Amino acid sequence: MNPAAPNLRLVPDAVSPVDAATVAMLRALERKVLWLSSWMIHNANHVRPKRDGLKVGGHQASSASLATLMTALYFHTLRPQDRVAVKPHASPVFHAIQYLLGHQTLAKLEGFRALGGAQSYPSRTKDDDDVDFSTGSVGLGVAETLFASMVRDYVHLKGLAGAGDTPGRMVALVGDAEFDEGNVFEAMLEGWKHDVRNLWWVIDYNRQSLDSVVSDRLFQRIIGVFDSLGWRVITLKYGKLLEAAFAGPDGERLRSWIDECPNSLYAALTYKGEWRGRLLRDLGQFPGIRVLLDAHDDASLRRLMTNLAGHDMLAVLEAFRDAETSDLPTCFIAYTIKGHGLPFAGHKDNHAGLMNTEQIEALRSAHGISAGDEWARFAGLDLPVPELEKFLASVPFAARFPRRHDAQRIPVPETLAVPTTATMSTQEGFGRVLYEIAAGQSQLASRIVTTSPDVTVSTNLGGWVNRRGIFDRRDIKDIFKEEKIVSAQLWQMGHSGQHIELGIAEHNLFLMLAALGLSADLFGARLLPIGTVYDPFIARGLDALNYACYQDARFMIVATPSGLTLAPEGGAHQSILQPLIGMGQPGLTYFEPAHVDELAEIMRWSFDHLQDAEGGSVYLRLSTRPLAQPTRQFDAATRRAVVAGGYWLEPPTGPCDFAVVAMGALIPEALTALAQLREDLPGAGLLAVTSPAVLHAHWRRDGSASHVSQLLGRLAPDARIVSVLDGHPATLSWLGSVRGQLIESLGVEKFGQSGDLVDLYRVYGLDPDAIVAAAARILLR
Ligand SMILES: Cc1ncc(C[n+]2csc(CCOP(=O)(O)OP(=O)(O)O)c2C)c(N)n1
Ligand SMILES: [Mg+2]
Repeated sequence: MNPAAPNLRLVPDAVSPVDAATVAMLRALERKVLWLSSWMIHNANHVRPKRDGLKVGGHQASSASLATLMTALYFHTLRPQDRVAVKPHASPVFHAIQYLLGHQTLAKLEGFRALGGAQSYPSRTKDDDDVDFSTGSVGLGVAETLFASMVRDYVHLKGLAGAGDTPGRMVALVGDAEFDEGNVFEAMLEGWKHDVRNLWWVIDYNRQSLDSVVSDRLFQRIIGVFDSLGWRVITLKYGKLLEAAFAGPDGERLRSWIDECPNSLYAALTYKGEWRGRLLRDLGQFPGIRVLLDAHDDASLRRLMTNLAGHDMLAVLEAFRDAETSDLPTCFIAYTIKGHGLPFAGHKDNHAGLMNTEQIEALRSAHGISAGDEWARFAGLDLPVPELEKFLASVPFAARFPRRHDAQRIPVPETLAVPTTATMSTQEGFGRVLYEIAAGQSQLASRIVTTSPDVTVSTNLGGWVNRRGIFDRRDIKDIFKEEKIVSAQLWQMGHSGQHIELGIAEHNLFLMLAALGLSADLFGARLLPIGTVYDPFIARGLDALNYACYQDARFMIVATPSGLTLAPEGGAHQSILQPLIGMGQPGLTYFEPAHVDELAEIMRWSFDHLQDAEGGSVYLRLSTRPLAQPTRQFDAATRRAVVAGGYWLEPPTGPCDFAVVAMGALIPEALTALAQLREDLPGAGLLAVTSPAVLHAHWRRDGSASHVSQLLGRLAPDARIVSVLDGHPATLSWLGSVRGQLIESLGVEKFGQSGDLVDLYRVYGLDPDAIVAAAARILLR
């Protein structure tokens, strides 16, 4: 680690003791949180009328497991500038906490998991109680906090968040089984490379997942990974009661017994609550243990034997407090019991466990709550209400609500300059557009941030990076430049850089784009993130891409090269179904232009779209195939048509009964075919589609008034169409339904292989002959 790496947080040198009154208050709130989350789930299953018979499982035991840790964090440790990802099944705990803080309504709790109610899994977009990161697909929320931490540094070190910016800590509340997801480790490696700081992962180590009990040996391995990647590991194993017992006569015998107890046996004994017989049998020969057993009735023995640190408020508070003194990334391994405080605590099948009516009634009385008072904020707590109110009003985390920022909009010029040559690929055009932007001093230039998983140069970002540099928390010189070795790439690294270089893992790319794309909301600094990737490898990070869109993060993903057009690279690199991803992914608008002037207009539109309240992210599928660039007046109407999804490149004439529809790299084949077809069909036209996704969306919305309907309205009602693209033919085949015209759709449906483009287009039926043959077939139908 470079010692010059800036410390972003003023960490205190000394820590103060946690006072007893605070602990008592937090214990009371913890009970309340446990009750409210349990009741919320029970209400959703048994009280609220249900019409579909579907049970709401999967939350109760998982929530109980984290109640102590989350109470300590939200009511004591967190600050408003901190940002948190809560493990999916702890959603009820989060909503209950916000309810107690006055930031969540009763109606939403009553409607938990129902339409319009609090969401099953915390959602930034659907919940209105200030969720920072959505979760649901395990492993993603955890890793997201790591990338958010890097983005927070990016924003802070550049001074983009304005005066008074206090950088917060990124925190994840993590289920232990989330470490089965490889993406967590991919993220950790990336975090190590970038010297990530001020990141806390609080692991709910209940040693249970959905189906089974997790092996302790596995976690020893996982701790090794944390250690070797420079994390601080803080283990919260035993609570204060157990620690006191261990300090007594023969106490160490008890400690070793629990230490050696297999997870599944400990869980089973917890569930049964029968400790005495077992302890007598195994440790009864030690007088100290017999004294201990005599001093406890069954209930207090149960409390003692399940007093793991993750359920011990004081132990948790002290651990968080002590950890404040360093900015190292920190992992807390908090031993917990899944379902703690509930009748199915510890049972291996408790993941979907629900309490029956008698059980919830028993829990209600145990919590001192009268029937009818289930939702009352303070019912059953033995602290005076004014004291509780006063405490809640002083909770640091709740000092701001909502904690989201309203970042300034970055002006986008009316056109983006792009010097073209006679032939050029869209990939090269993309590089040129950015290179031009990089030369200026515009606000736009200062807010663009690029990132790429080891394909910076091969996706044409090199020019931009040469001009704008690579971001790093440390200033690192380009050794090749220092040594005067000629290289086309300048890899100057430091705070001023605007490119974040990632390792190859595409999952990380999308999680990084998600974090960059949430920066306006999370950190008050609007960024315009652009990620580049080879098109086929979108599939490699697809869940993370979906996750980024689900959170409404705003970014541009530029995927290139794409399709069969990679020709000699072969089938392993050729993308086929990606256009369908572009069509189907909510929150993402897909474009595949053919010409560089179209691309520049789409990019200009995109920079606005990324910032519009009702906007979203953009996927550009680009190609390395050099195409002849049209010399044309790119008038306002064509510009509008390009971002609306398509235009007549060769308009039909007369009462035209045939057209070719083509996209992207296949425009030249379509033009050649059209020239042949016009010998017999002089009025035939060529429709260039720049975005099947935009055309389709507007058609679904506006029907016959939509752009595509107007475009196809230039053809005769019974006209025939042949469509062609370098991707799955279903991308365009729906066009036949717009006006009920017959269509034959050409595209790629089989894996590719190495070859010259001409040969491949012939073999896969995309060449001019194939288009003409398809036209002949459909005209005869
Ligand atoms: C990617 C993904 N795969 C599967 C699931 C289904 N699932 C939800 S929770 C869970 C087990 C989680 O165990 P853990 O993280 O230990 O949390 P706990 O239930 O113990 O609180 C599984 C498999 C999911 N949500 N996401
Ligand atoms: Mg677990």
